[in-house]
Amino acid sequence: MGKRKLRVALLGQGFMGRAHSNAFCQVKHFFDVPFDLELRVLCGRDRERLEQMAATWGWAETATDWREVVTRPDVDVVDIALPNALHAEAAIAAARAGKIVLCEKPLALNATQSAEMVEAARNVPTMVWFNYRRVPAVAFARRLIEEGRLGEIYHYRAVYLQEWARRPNLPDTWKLKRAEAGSGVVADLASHLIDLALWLNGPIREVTAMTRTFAPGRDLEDAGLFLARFENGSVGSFEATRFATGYRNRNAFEIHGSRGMLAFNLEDMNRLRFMDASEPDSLQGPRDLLVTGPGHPYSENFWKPGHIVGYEHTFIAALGDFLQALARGERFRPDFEDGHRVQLVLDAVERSAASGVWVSVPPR
Ligand code: SOE
Repeated sequence: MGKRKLRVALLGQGFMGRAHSNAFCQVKHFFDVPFDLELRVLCGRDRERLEQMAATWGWAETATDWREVVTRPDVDVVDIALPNALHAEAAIAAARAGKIVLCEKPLALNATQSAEMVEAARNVPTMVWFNYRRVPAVAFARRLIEEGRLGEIYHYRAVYLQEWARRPNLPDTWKLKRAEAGSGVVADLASHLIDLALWLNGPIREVTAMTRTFAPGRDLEDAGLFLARFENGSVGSFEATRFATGYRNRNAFEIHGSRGMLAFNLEDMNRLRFMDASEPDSLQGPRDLLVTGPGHPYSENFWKPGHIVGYEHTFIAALGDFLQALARGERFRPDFEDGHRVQLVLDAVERSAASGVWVSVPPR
């Protein structure tokens, strides 16, 4: 029997549009998926670049009005990689039209919107592209925590450090406009930190935050920092900035528990540092694990042990896992519900930064 066809519409022609296009092209080479993906239509605002991009990645058609695309009868999957301010409207329209909906992070501009998105998509499969859950070393960290190898968690420390927004003469980008992005580095990068923290260390109960805009005239924050209390009793510190001179894309966390510690840094993404505190004192110290197999997450999907993977594999693995869950009729994580939980924390961070006090995070 032939595979079921899934006809995909991608909304967005930027950096994420390319990362997603690559994942749609590559997923069948690395994951056993019972679907035949048809790259039906690519939708974007810049007509000339759109044609070029469609030709590069093999999209059958192009369109410039996402409103027409999301309800098309010849589309099964709507993938949203538009500016943040359009996520909710596009996702709700697609879900109401019965489409499978994939959406870039952050899911929405705020938790009111993301709650509406969860509600609208109650009966359709969803996914949020929090791709860093699919870094093999990060998935392995989660496995070690689930096995209890860290024991009781004391500290969760996370930073996401970029530097590009401090540069003069930046190209025009929606990411630096509040009207399109909603907020700055908090929405863009702290959202990744929060998703990983919730996944690895459980719910956050309350936060206290501050933000800072360094660039004159910019209407959104360049840096956002906050402290957090987790439900499991551990304490967290988070820092997201686009002014970390010297760091291009350092998304890193360190977790300290009664039985061990873990440390990860995306700029060296094939490695995970792990210390086992049950070893004799004289032998204790972080081991530098090359998480490329044998026995590591995704090592059966990608290359042989020691043959490293890159940024693009995180999107391929997210899509591969999503399609396999879809085929089995199972819930995929992170879905819109998970995206909404991140949004609840982001809202609390924003409110705390404005008020200067601790703000609790509602459970849902
Ligand atoms: C911003 O520079 C950005 O592209 C984010 O939007 C992505 O989510 C992050 O993964 C890499 O950096």
